[in-house]
Amino acid sequence: MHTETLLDVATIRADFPILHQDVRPGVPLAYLDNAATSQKPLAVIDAMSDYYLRYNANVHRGIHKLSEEATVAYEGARKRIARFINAASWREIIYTRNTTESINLVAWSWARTNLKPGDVILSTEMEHHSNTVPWQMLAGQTGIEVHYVPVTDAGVLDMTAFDEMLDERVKLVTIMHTSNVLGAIQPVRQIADAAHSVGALILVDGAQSVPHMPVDVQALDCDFFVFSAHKMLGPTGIGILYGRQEILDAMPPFMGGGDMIKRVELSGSQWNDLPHKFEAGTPSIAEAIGFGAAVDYLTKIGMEHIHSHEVAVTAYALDRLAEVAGLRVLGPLKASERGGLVSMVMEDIHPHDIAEVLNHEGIAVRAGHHCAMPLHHRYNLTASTRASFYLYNTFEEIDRLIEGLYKVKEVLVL
Ligand code: 7TS
Repeated sequence: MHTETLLDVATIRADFPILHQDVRPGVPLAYLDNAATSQKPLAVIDAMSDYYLRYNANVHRGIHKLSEEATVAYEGARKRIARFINAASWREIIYTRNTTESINLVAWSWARTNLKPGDVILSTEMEHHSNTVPWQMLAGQTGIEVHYVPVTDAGVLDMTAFDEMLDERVKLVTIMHTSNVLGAIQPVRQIADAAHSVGALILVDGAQSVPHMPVDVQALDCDFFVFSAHKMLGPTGIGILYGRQEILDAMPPFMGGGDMIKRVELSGSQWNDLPHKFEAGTPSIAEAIGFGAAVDYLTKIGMEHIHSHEVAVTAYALDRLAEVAGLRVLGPLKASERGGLVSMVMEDIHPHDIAEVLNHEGIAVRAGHHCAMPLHHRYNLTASTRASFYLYNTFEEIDRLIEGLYKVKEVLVL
């Protein structure tokens, strides 16, 4: 049973030379580790090497030709990223290193300025460590409390518990859009409305949603939204903090240095306008340009089409995984309710052993806690094996995954 998809996957795959390799002679690579990081199309690699080959220069400082060209490309990428998530202004798009740094920026700058001991940050049990640890660090140093909304046995956020835990003490709700383990997609707009009704702000970790489906930060009504380029065909070393302009305007800088100031006297300094106030020092210029090219590539294909393709591939994977006796899939069982990834556990077999046998078959998956240890502990697990999909994955690769899992049983089950 092979399902139709809206994408011309063969043409897309031609843009990703890395996919066309054998892991060992005669065994082609099936790259199913996209939640960790995606591959990069030639358009992104070319945009970055074009910068280094033709107009490498620092931004915002030279008035020479190369610097002007670099500044236009760097700032142009920001404008296209703003449009990609429908931000009201490019000034609301702050370049950071990654999702992790974006969250730390909010914890250091916004939370330390606006919260006081006894205030509550409402997070969840399913978060990636990058949306747990910065808040724990803040709590340890300030007397601010962090509370965690539980997940249900069915692998979704417990919305009844969320409603009960949300009260006037809560000043920030911080939640992932799509879970990197369960695949569950949270009802962000509903959560944002609830947060705002008690006067709290909402931060959404979109690291696993923006790469895979259309996202409109204004329609979601979120106050902060964070993501990384490397999971959406772009390079490592660059991510985004989106924030509502009036909130970012009122926040103090995160780091001090060049570019983030308008004027410096020995007696004190005046901060630069948004977004530069939060971008101290020479930024990741080639990376921003590569990110812009990634957004162009995704836009051209269409996020709706990419999402439909992943729903079809995930539905097929869920169907076929159900055939494998002794295998349990974590998270919601309907492909339409989840992102394009599937985490699984097999009776009596360690996830690392599964990944190793699959690797021998050319299939790249991730085994471990996926930076979500509390979530695994919630289900009495220490680890799981995760296959995660993207626009270039095929139904044949799912077939190979299933055959690989049968091989796992053959090799590892006595
Ligand atoms: N939030 C979510 C939901 C993630 O999946 C990840 C990375 C991050 C935040 C952190 O992103 P970074 O770019 O700052 O590192 N997730 C994974 C993963 O699931 N496997 O490897 C990285």
